Order: sequence, then structure tokens, then C-alpha cells
Amino acid sequence: MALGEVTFTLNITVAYGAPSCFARQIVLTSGYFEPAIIINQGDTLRINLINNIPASFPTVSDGISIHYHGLRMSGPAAWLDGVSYIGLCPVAPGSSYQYEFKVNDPPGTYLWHDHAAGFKGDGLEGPLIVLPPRAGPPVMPLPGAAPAWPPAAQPDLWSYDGDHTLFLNDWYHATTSSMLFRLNQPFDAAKVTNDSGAWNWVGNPQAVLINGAGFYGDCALYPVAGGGPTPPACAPSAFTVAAGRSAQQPWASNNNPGCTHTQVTVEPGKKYRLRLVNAGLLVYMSVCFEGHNVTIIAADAVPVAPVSSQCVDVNSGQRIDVLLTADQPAANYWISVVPQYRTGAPAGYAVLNYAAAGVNASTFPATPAPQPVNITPWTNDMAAKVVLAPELLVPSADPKVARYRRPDQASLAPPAAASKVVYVNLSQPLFSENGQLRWALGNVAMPRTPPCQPLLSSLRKDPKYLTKQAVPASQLNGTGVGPNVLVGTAGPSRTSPVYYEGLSPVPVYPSVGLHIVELAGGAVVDLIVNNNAANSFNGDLRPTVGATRTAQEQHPFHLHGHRFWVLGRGSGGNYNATAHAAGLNTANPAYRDTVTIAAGGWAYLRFVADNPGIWPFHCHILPHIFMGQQLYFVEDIKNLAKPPSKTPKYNFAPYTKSWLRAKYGMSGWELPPL
Ligand SMILES: [Cu+2]
Repeated sequence: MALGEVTFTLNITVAYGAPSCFARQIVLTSGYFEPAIIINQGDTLRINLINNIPASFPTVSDGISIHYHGLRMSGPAAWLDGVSYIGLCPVAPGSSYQYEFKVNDPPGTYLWHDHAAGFKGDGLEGPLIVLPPRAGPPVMPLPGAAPAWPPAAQPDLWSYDGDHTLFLNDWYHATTSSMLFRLNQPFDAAKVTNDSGAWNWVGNPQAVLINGAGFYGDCALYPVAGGGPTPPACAPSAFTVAAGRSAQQPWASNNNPGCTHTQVTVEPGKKYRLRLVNAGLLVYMSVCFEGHNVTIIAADAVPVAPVSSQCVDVNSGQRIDVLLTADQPAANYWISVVPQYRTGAPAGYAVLNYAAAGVNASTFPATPAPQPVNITPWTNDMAAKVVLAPELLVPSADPKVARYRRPDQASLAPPAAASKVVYVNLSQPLFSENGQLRWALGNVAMPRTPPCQPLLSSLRKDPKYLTKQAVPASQLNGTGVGPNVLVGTAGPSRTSPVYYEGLSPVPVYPSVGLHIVELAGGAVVDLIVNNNAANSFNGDLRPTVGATRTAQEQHPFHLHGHRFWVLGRGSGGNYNATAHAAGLNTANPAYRDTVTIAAGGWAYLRFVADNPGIWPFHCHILPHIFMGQQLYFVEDIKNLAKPPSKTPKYNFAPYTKSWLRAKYGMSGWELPPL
């Protein structure tokens, strides 16, 4: 294999494991739980994905597909972005597929995860670290960059003595698919908090894992101060062994390898890079370092002007890199991962261990473990911590970071003016016809993805493919006839109705369908997201239900294929040009791929449509995307690269209507064409 070509075999299996001290079925990758993929900028990455998940394992898509979160995936790689409805079919049980693409993206912290089904929440994910270019060829320039691209091994922008990743995910004791199935059931306000066959929210996680290790609350909510590394309460008698499972399984014995915590060992006086990755399904996290202020150096793989803080906010899909100097008295210190905006959610804990005489590496810190903020604030010191809003993390002005920017971007500033403005209003409609509760953008909820229906190939064959399926404007006028639920009524050639942004009038009543925004190549797009309507239940024809619920909440929105500038964010209502336009930061705004839209607030984003493909814009909370909280930018398709010569083979034989109805529930999966 030539230098710069890196192949990883990801053999995906299901096993029993207990990363939180509680045994359940988990997904392993070549025998590892959530392993890292580490490559160098300029490498050709080959991912040999083998799906050995049993066909009998419950799933919402019967296949897996890897998304490389944060990578641009331009040119031919647009087909390999891993959203199975868009590019390729998922890799079915018993089959395999090899992704191959060149990673030109800047060095930094990314993540990989399944984007076909719920397996991300079962462990089918991990860090994706791009290191600076390796020594010697081949090192490919970014598209459009000067040929004198780094010719030899490049040091990173920062010097440090050690490099650690803290991969964070909230963790449930039910499989993700089993939770998603319940979101597909009819909504009944009286039954949302119990498992009674009705619509059932996933609820709070049972644990927060740090590098695949954590403590399940029933074992011990948090480790005991000064205790040994195995929490005393985490005894075999505390485990729940489900009926019908064997007592010989390892979690039912004293030998429980999964029940542990993560320890980060540092040498006194040295400096470390810590890569914080929130890969969670649901929870916004504040990561706090007891006794230490860390320096934030990068956000979503973009170097930022350094900021010092004890706590660092990282929402699902975001990555924050910090430098930590071990300059405190040699001891053990807590690293706590505190959930925000989810009352009662548990925290996660790791130990920062100084490798020094007199420090016992096998005990917990002497101070009490900080508890989740919603129970008791961190040792009364919570007021002193700094929770950093993303708009404070502006790109570094250091000339050395120019190579982290867009190749044609000479300054920190985005293009001065937009050529297209897209408004997105978030809402949570309830469809009276079938009792489905959804999240919608612009009153359109995207359907659950059928097993496979790649739009890219359909569009490449027929650029008018989606236009032909568009819902006529006459059906969108909302003249009092009720919500537009056109599923199943759109004719045999349609997978689901297609809603184009820009229709006039826009759908007044909530609808279900493909939500498409077309972008011409080179367009400068302003994307204004308002999150103020979610608790109004607009379109809900049963106001008694809406009156008892408040669905307004924060959402971490992620854009595929791009980074965007965050020109502004606000709370307390929708974006209002008169009040807010003058305050937008067009000089050096944050440059991210995932941004938090505050509950009841707004965000003003800008990006350039310079990457032909189909790029989802979606909430990174997995249950929310399953409930429809996404749209697709269909971008400059006429300049789309050719598809890969090989694509996953997919067997559609099982997908009869009756089979799908039985599998996905009476409330109605949006069926693929049969
Ligand atoms: Cu959301």
C-alpha cells in the first residue's frame, strides 16, 4: 500500500456488553466499542465496511451506512456521505462495501457514525481524527489551493506533549431502534411516559459514557470520593439481568470488564490536547475540569481565537479541542460531563490523574464528585464557570491558520451579501389523521427514510425528477381543509410528496414529505432558523393536547457538505431584521458545521453553495431527525461527479407493504415504491 493510502476494516457485529455497568446488546466495530479512525490530511481513506449485524436484530432500516461528520465530501465523495436515502443504499446484513475517498479536510477533530438507522446510539460511531499531512508524498492540495501545499511533514498549529480524545455519548439501556419504533406509534398524551404501545418519548439517558465507560445510576449515580476505581455500589447484585438471559453472561458475575471509568493520565508540568466530541443522541453537555482552566483552540475542526474556561459547552455533533496544562498540585481531579437542558439526566465522570509520587492512580479524587447541574451545582463553584456560547468562538486570526479556511477565503469574513435567503421555522405538529407526532421545518416533516431510495442517482438520470413529484401549489394553500398528509395518496410513482422551498404560498398546515431547497452553484445562502413556534402546536387540530405540552427546546443543527458562518444567534423570539440585522457579525463570525438553535430563539447562518450534491440540514438529536427534523439542500446537481463504479447491493425482496406495516407499525411508515 502506498504511503498516504489507509484502509480500515470495520467489521460490525452485535454482542453483549456493559459500558455503563448495565448489560445490553451493543454494536462492536472489529471487536471494539466506538473506536477511533485516525488519518492524515491528504490520505486516501478506504473504509471496508462489513455488516455482520444479524438480520434479526431490530432496526429501522435493515442496513448500515457510515457518515463522516464534518468532512466536506466533495467531488465523487458526495456519493459517499453516508445518508442512505441520498447517496447509496445501506449495506445490508451479511454484505459489505468499500468507501474510498481522499481526505483533503483540514487537520482537526471529526466523528464517524451510522447514518442509516439507529445504530449510532448502540455504538456504531467513533472519533475521526485528521492529523496534519504526513511526511512525503502524496499530499494533495485542497481544491483550488496553491500547488505549494505543505510539501513535508507539518507540525500542528499548537505544540503539546500529549493528545487525548474524550468521546462523549449519552447512553440508554434500550436499543436505539426499540426507542425509535415507539416514536412511530400514535401519540396519546396520557401514555407518553410509559411503555404502553403508544408514542413514547425516549426520555433521559441512563448514563453518560466517556470513551465507552460510565456508571449506570442504579449502580452508583457517581463514583465515591476517595474510593477505588470500581465503584462499591456497582456490585453484581445491582445488575438487572433481563428475564430469559443467561446467568453465565459476564455481567452477572464478579468479572465485569465493562464497569469502569476513563482515566486521563498527565505528567506534571506538561501540556495536553484534549479533543471533546459530543456524539450523543440527545444531550447538550458542559465538560468541566476540576481545578483547571483549559484553553479552547478549535471548534468543529476550525482553529479559534483562544479562550480560557473551566467548563466547555459541546452539543451533539460538535467538537471542541482544548489545551490543558498539568500545572496544579499533583493529585487526581474530576473531569465531569454535565448534561444541560434535560432535568434529571445523569452526568459522566472521568479522572484526570497526575502521574506523580504520592498520587494513587487507583483511587478517585478526594473531593466529592460533582453532581449534575440539575441536582446540585458543581461544588458551589458553578457560578464561576464560563459556559461558552458558540458565537464567542471566533476563528483565529493567526496567519498560520489560513489553510484551515476555504481555499478561496482570504479573510475571516464571509461573502458580503447573500444571493438566496432561506427561512426555516421549527414546529412540532401532531397529525390528526394518523396520530403521528413530528418535528417539522417550515411545516414540512421529512419522512422516515425507506430502506433505500437514493435521490442522487435519480436526479443524475433525470434532473427534473423531483420537480415532477412536487406537490402542486394548489394543495398547499391551507384553505381550511386540514393538514396536508399526502402520504399514500401521491400515486404509485412517488415515494412521498416533494415540497420545494419557495412555493407560494408555503404549506399552512403541517405536511409530511421530502423537503427540498434547490441551490444554484456558487449561491451565497443565508439560512435563518427560527425556533419560536414549537410550543404553539400549529396545525394541531386537537388543541387540548397542545395545551398540555411545551415542546420548545434547543436543537443542535448540522449541515452536511459545508461549514457555515454563524452571523448571529438570539433568544426570546424569531429573527427580526429591523431589530437584529445591524447586530450580525459579518467581520469574523464563528465558522462551524453544527450550531445550537436556542429554545425560543433564532440563528442566522451563511454558507456558499460550492459543493455539488445533496446535503441534509438536520437536528443532530437522533429522535428528532427520526421525527422529521431535517431538509435537503439539492445543490448544483448538473456539476455532480460521476457515481462510484460499485455500489452496495440491496435486496428489496422483504419489503412488501404488509411486511413493512407489520415491522414499522400501524401508524404508517412512508412506504417506498413497490
Ligand atoms: Cu432537535
